[in-house]
Amino acid sequence: MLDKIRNKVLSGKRLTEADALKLFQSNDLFPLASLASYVAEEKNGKKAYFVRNRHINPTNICVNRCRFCAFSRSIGQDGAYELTIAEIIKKLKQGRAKSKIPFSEVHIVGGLHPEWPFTYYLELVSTIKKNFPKLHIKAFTAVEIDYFSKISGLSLEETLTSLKRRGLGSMPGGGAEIFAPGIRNRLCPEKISGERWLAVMAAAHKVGLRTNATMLYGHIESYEDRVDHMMKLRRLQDRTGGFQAFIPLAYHPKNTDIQGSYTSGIDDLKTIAISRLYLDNFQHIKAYWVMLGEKISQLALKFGADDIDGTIIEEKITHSAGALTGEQLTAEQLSDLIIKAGRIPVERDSFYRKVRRAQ
Ligand code: V47
Ligand code: SF4
Repeated sequence: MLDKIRNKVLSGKRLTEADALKLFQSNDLFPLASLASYVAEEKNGKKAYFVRNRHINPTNICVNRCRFCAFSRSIGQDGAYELTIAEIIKKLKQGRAKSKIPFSEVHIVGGLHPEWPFTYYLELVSTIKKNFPKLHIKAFTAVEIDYFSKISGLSLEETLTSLKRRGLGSMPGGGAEIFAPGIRNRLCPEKISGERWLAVMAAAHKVGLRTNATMLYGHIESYEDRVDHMMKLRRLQDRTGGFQAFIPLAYHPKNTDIQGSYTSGIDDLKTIAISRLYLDNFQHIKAYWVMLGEKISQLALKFGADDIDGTIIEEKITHSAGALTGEQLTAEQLSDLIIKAGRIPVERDSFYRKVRRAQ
């Protein structure tokens, strides 16, 4: 089965959706690993990347209340929280004061707050930039950008450029979930459609913002739905070239409305490898250690991944849904994990450039 697909890959031909589906249906894991590793090495050599970053979630209050999301709350509900801009700056200052080498990126995503105005987010970005001019701000999912555009009355492009002007550096890939409308309606009926998510990303790329793309897998979707999702991402990437990394997000079932079970290690590795083979126009495949666990993300480096993300420091979304991992790893731990997978660890900035420091 894999022979035909291997020949295609080795001769630089694109895989079809039918090829990707066949790979999902197969349990021939080792040939899949070696083929995906071959492609990863063609693209990124023996390098595997990590970043010194910190996550911040300004609020968990969200009007969407997606059924797979254990992080969100309604206004006034037990456990709901809101951070002021001053509190966020304090968190950033504390984190940077504690470590000898400060994190280079802050990753900010949160709920869609029913009362906060767009000016909160503009001010948040400009205040961070004022306090930490060198810190890269990777913030707001396509879902949040769409919401900001609605509450501000601005077009998508105006919303994005006004954030960019204040210091937004790039965007994470969350909120994509699964594009197929039938599944999406059951998972998150209030969330923007897959088409809209793609339209927001197209607008971001148009104004010069690089973004990531994700896919939430392991809940109620089929392999066909995963392939359909990746097909739509590959198609947009052909048009814009604005995606940096693809990140398959392993579903976590605790405290969610749809419950279900954790993904298997086999499925995690298969999904990484198939995404590496099918998404030939994505430079990077990220094995997000918080969701995969340290051991599976390390193995993922043998299945086509070339990035394991970062130091994180504080993580709420996966941990609300029963993450089995800790909340942070040091740069040394990330590096060690990569070396033991036989790869060369590279500390990167938010655009995958090697970080160089004066000795
Ligand atoms: O948008 C929510 C997902 C996303 C659950 O771009 C869940 O570099 C699993 O997008 N089980 C946020 N996943 C995380 C995210 C991300 C993380 C790291 C790096 C990057 C990047 C992006 O988490 C949400 C949603 O798709 N999510 N609930 C859950 N129960
Ligand atoms: Fe809100 Fe995002 Fe959670 Fe959905 S996944 S409820 S949009 S915070």
